Amino acid sequence: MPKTQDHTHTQRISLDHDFEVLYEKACEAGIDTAFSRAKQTPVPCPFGSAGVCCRHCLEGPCRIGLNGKGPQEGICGANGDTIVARNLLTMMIEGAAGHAEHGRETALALLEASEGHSDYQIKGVEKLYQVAAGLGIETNGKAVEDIGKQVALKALEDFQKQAGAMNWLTLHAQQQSIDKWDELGITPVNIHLEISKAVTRTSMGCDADPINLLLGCLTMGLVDGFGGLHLSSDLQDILFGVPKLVKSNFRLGVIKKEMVNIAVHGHVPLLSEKIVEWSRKLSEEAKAAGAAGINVVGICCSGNEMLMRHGIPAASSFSSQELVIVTGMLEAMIVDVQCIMPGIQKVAECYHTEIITTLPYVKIAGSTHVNFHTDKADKAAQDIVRKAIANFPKRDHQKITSFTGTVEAYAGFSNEQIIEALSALNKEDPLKPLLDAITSGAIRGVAAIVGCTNVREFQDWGNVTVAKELLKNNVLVVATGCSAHSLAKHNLMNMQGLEYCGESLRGVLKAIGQAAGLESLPPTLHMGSCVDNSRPADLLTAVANRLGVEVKDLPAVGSCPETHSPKALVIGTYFLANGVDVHVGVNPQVSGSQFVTDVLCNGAKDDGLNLEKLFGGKLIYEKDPVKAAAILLRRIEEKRLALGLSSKLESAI
Ligand code: NFS
Ligand code: SF4
Repeated sequence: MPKTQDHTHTQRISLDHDFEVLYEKACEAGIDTAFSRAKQTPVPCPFGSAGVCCRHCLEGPCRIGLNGKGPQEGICGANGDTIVARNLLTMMIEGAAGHAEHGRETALALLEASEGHSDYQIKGVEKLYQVAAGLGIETNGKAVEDIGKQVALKALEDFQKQAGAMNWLTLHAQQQSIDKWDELGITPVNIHLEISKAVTRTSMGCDADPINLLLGCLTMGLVDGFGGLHLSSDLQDILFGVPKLVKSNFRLGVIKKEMVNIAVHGHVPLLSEKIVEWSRKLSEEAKAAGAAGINVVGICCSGNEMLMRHGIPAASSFSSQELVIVTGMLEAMIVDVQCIMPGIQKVAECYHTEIITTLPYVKIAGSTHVNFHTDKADKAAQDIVRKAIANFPKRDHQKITSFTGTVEAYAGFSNEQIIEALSALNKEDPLKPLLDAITSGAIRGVAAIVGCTNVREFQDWGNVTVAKELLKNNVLVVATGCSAHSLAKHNLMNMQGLEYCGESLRGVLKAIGQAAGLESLPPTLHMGSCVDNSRPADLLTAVANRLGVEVKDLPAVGSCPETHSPKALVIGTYFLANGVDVHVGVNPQVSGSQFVTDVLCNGAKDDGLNLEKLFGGKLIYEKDPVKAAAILLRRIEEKRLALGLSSKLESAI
């Protein structure tokens, strides 16, 4: 492939050169990957891109003519606004359902662990007490397992109660927000009920009011935020422990030629936890097979989970997952659920790599399936690790491409870890140093860079560029998901990256870091997987409560520069429901309706009803990461001004 340095990067696929090497290798060997498939279909369907294609019944598919030309209604009479809003809600449902399943599986795992018929035990006892107290569960004189069971039952109640608000919503949301959601009638009652209701309302002949459908999107955002993100993070912290500061490595050099390499890929960390455990226990067997040991590497969010709690190095984010196999050194890729490209199997067939699926509802034709359940987790993990060991001698040494470069990164920034670091500066009032930095303007605001990498985007470019622009302007940046991979790979999670920070931000990071025994805090803080977007949300809530304001008032923004997943859209909607501005760098597929676009993206001063008027934040769609950062910086200064904090906009008034 010819290389160009042009801004649009039309010929290149990644800011990470190692993946470009592997992409060329794959192309030369005639191995298709998502990157080559994307180039074979260069232009996405214009109707789908605008959100005007409806497939909700067999009278269709119908599509609305673009730019007012052609039919403006489907056969049933649904207009473009309804179709676009309905399609958006459909994406929200898909995203929320994935996170809800993640939460439900974790809740069941906690229940089984508490009842003693599983291979897991409760490791995060302190977190258990904290969550139990928040839920109003009496803990005095009770055994840990008893409390664990009560918490698990409260979580499962969020999938079945028929009245009131979800337990996890009342546990985490600010009262002012709950009042607003109640008033608008969007407060979710239970996760399954809301998902099922939303599927019903999107079906043919049901909800045909675009405003009502968009409010339905907000409900899905709340289902996702509380029933998916918060519930999963809380229960995972209870089962596996709260993440603490760890140092690890990113980039393809983490795959070791002399080791049995196992990649864990997907989202729910139940199995990956056991793979990590058994890889350590079975290292002698790997040595007997001629390897130096067993090396587990992470892909996507299972990778993030293992990084946060065990310091497992990360090999790849979403878009380059197939290329990891092209190193020729991966003995097995273990997948659970979500963001797993079916394409991995065909690539694996060109090498000795074994793809192992583990859930009964996520299989890939041609791959190995090892059924996983919490009561047989140890057995499943042992089987899987032994399969990987058995594959080691099958490597084709002609096909190996190894890399030596790795990039060091700090991770493990749970709120508990952040508070612990801050308490080295102020033991009585740990949040105060952070609040002081925000109110004084040393930190202008907080940004969460979240979401994916997307095969149609130049990998890492958007994530890294938005981050650098914000850092330069003294915004505290936290990251989750595949965005965190992008930032880590480009030195934004180690001390080298401090050079990208504005002076006052750097001063704050150093002061906190040094008090906590480090050279500095890293320029951006890795807060975990996508469900761990609950963590930045909790951080904002804590800051807002302490300042006596609402989350919507804070100089805080979210940015999703390279997203591909409906899950990222629904996470963004959760933040929008809390009044936080959310940037997406990828077309959210709503341009076919001016009405829907206006509701989502217009400002509070504009005519008509819109999100900013109702909640305090809006959706910002901007492809150019430099421009996007400028918009976010302005929004931060606007919110500072409204809060009465020093603002760069003051002079303009
Ligand atoms: Ni989030 Fe994580 Fe990555 Fe995007 Fe997929 S792995 S849950 S959806 S692609 S960040
Ligand atoms: Fe067409 Fe209406 Fe059916 Fe959609 S629901 S496919 S617009 S007839």
